[in-house]
Amino acid sequence: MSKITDIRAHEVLDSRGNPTIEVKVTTQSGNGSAIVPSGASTGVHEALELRDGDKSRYGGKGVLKACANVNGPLKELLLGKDASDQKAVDEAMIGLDGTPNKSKMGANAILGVSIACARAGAAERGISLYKYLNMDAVTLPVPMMNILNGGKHADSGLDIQEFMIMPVGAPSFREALRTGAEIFHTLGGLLKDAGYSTTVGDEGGYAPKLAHQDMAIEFILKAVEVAGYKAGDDILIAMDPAASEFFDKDKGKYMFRVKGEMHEMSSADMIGFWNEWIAKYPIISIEDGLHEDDWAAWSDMTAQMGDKLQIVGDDFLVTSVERLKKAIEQKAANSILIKMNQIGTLSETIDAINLAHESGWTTVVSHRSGETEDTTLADLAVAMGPGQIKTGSLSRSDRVAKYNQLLRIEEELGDKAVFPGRKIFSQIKM
Ligand code: 2PG
Ligand code: MG
Repeated sequence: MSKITDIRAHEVLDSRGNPTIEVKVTTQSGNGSAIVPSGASTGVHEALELRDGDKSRYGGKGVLKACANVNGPLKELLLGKDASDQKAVDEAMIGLDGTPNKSKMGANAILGVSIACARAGAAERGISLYKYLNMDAVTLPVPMMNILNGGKHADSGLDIQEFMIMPVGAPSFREALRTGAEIFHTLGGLLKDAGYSTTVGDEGGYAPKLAHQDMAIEFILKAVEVAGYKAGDDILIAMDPAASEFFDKDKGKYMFRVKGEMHEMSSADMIGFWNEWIAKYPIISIEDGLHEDDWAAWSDMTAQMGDKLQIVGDDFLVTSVERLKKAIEQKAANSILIKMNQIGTLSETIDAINLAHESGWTTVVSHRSGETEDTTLADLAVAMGPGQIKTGSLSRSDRVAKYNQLLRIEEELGDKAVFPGRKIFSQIKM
């Protein structure tokens, strides 16, 4: 038992240069800090990220109100409490906030305190965070590496937000990372040779202005081959179209470009398109292939493709146990993306992961497009395994920081470390 003696929050910047909140929790025997990330293609059902709205500072994006909530009511609530009783800490904050989406205190304020408490608990025991969360954890996550960026994360003009590679054939996390980095650099060379820009988007992947979306996959498949790997074998493709972003609510249609031409597509057309793509390319995972409230279509897509494909709910499920339960009942996906700041506490995040695993679903622990040097995500991915991690491309410190932490964890685990590779998809026919 280590009593909380102080809690302090202040503004720092994220990878897009926007303010975010950093929280430090001090206990009688140590301390822990956390920085909260921030999304761009956020789901409407996410917990509320409290921003000041005062246009005279950071265009309204300041988080001084969230900091004041930590330094005032949340600190008052938790002083003297045990930082390592995660459930009690999180439940107390949820109770004080009292709203369904944490809009009074702000999910950013609450999450900062929640993670900083866990870090303080780990520091007190002198162990790594992943071990503190699960003493038996030995499994490294399989990474989804976003090497080509579109949608809201880049000016590439591609409707699909993320084109990712998964090095499932690698024998260890370290080798998976090497594979990914080699393909990333090869892709850069191919794009350059073909006259495209090699500047990168928000998640460190290239953002070339390609004439159509098939070209994105074709460039990636070429890079896999030139780098000396085999697509479908060493490497599988994962995608996050983030379809809520191109769904036009007034028209009730998806505004989506096929071969460079804009089409107004129904949910059935969209499912048809994904069916064609999975037949054509070695795609193993599609996240948010449909918009966040298209429940019936999610069930149709899962019925048609769920045995061949990981169907991941992100904006659709927002790390919410409530939405996840409904999706399990309705067989509306077979995998959930896990983002701590969509729900706002570590305990609720862990509940969502456990429920998914108990139901035979896979989980993908994920960063946000606005990130920082905080590496909690990497520890969470190992603690809650077997799983997958989505933490961007092989460039930019905000992305690579998580990969580097996974390398450290793998080294600390030594011979005990397990890298599941394609076993992660044992439920899926390939
Ligand atoms: C997503 C995320 C992370 P954002 O849609 O999965 O890649 O993007 O943080 O902008 O919501
Ligand atoms: Mg997503």
